[in-house]
Amino acid sequence: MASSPKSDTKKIDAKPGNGGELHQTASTPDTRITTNHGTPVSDNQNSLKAGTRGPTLLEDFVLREKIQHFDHERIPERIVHARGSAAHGFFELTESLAEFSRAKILTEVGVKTEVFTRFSTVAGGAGSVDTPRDVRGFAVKFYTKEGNWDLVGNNIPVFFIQDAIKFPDLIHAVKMEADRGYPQAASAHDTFWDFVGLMPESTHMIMWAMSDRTIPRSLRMIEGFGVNTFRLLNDDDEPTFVKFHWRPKLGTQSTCWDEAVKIAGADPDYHRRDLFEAIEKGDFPEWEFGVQLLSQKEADALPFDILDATKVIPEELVPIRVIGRMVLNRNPDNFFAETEQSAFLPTNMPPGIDVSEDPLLQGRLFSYQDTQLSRLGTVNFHQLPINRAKGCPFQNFQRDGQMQTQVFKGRANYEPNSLAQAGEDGGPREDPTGGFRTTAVPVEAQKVRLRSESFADHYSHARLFFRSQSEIEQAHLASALVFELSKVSLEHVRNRVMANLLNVDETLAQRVAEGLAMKLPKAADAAVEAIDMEPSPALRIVGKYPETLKGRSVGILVSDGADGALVTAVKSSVEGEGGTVKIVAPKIGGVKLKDGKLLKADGQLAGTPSVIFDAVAIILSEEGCAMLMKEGAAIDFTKDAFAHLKAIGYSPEAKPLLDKAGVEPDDGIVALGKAKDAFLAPARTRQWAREPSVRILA
Ligand code: HDE
Repeated sequence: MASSPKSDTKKIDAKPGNGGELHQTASTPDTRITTNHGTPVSDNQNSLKAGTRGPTLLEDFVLREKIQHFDHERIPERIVHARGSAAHGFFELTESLAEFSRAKILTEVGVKTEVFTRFSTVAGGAGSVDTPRDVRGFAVKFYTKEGNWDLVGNNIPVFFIQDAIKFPDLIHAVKMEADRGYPQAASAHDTFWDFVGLMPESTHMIMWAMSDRTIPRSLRMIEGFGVNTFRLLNDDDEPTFVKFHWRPKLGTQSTCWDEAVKIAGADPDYHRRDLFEAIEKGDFPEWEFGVQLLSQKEADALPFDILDATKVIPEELVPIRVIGRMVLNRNPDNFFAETEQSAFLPTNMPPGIDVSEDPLLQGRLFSYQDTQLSRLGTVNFHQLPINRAKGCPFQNFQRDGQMQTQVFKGRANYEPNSLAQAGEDGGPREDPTGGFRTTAVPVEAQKVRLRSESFADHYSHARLFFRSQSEIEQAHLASALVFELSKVSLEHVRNRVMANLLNVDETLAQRVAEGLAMKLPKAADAAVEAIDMEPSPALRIVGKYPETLKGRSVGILVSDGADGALVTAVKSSVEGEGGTVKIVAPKIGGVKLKDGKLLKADGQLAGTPSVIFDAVAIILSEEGCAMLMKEGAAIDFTKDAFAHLKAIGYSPEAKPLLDKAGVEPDDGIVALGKAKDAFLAPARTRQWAREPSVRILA
């Protein structure tokens, strides 16, 4: 299906599935959309392509004007992905893909290539918090010997829309509302869900966005995906489709929603700080790099179109081949010069890697270069140290422009030239064998503004995702929908989303409707009826991450008179397993321990709540406990640790505080001083079994 050219002449009417379902009144000359220069727009859903599945045409001035205008909306922060944190590191190939690609970065095993990786949230501004429910950007710049390769991905393998022409609409809908300027960095509001309800193609992505993946525990614990389908080209220019994957060594881990909300207040820089501190202390985050490879024939045999970025290729169908690793081992020296000024371009690819005709990717090929011009203000942004090709020289006849830092020599600034024959330097020349070549994809079609029929199924993959989740993850997803839709004030908007959910899974729709105390509407008309695909357990996160203290953090709450030996025992055993320990005390100067020694605090209780830790130990004296039972911050510290499914170790004297905070015994509540592992084992993970006793989930 992926390649077979569809009949371009067949008109696909505006019907569900064509991205053209208009739940709006028809426009008149007074109300119709026009370009900035007044040309009426006939189709605001589809970009102009060579055939329904062909590449997007440069001729599409409607698309270009719309995206170009959008790209320049913010000065100087990024219009999307403004809030970001980054680090330097290296990529090392462990298995050659020489059979499929001629790119050196994919064929030279053992070679370490410098990388710069920027993680981001999407919707919030540069100064927004780190833990909203949001997709995370995962952009990697490889400084390869054959030019920079920018793999500009997300932590979710699919996207909201199928065609780049809808991107400005999507982002306008999710960002703060146009008149009131809020909410910041949140999808839980009318305009976002209005757009989503009107765009059934976003349903699959909504499942991911409402899953725990959008409230990650740490940037060190997110997966990364190239999202769009790309191609590899080997020495003989034979193409193979490819999907790119990053898998964190620490596993994919999330927070609880209530916890994420509280972290936003306790530490707005939670993820940025976590990444910086981990690298600072030599605890370098690492990811496996994997590919899913498909021949044209294999792509054609799939029951969906691999050019459609709202679809996922289950690992069970096409396994992920791990071919390399990335380690981030150096923090930026200067946030502005590096993290802020880094400019990622999906068009940055070495020879041997190529794009596909995915209409989302096609629009991206234009957008990123364009947005940098507005953000960084000059065509010479590639000369900034962070963006410069480092693995190889860059040289051409592009000249001058604002902020030109190179001093070019010689007379020739054009090609061809024959100055070399006169003994002068004629400058660089094209390289037909080693240079970048494009896959020879046959394109012979009518120019059309249509969506391919093979993109029309909007629900099967959403169903696949939901049904592949563990019970607990399904409950979180349903509860997230209840939360978000509870923030929607327009009833017709809520109803439309519910009508789409009914096509995904009736039980899900039922649970959400119950959570909202609303009646279920009729299911939305589906362009194509959803099919039941084989569930893909690989899409879960609970139960998959390694249970370890490595990369995790334990907070020890202490009071005057606490047992220092116990504090030392917990600290050294956690640190012995690679975890981090922070001492929390009522006063930042620290506490006087039972033996009279002073123990300094890393954080003061009111400013260091338990939400920023993965597990806590509460080691108090009797008097200390009596005092802290009158301190709201100590009660919240304990209560939240329990509600957020964390292990709590306690000294016997601290028990009254636990009782006051409503802590009930379970495997994660451990009296310290017994077997060492009694606390360490539950501290290595979250106590999922506790959840039903602390929260009513949808
Ligand atoms: Fe982006 N995107 N995007 N995007 N995107 C930008 O470029 C755009 C899309 C992604 O850390 C912008 O340099 C369009 C998918 C990341 O600096 C802008 C479309 C994916 C980053 C832009 C998409 C992404 C961006 C804003 C629909 C996952 C941050 C600043 C066709 C594969 C990179 C900038 C960084 C940034 C456009 C969709 C990932 C406006 C038009 C799909 C990680 O050019």
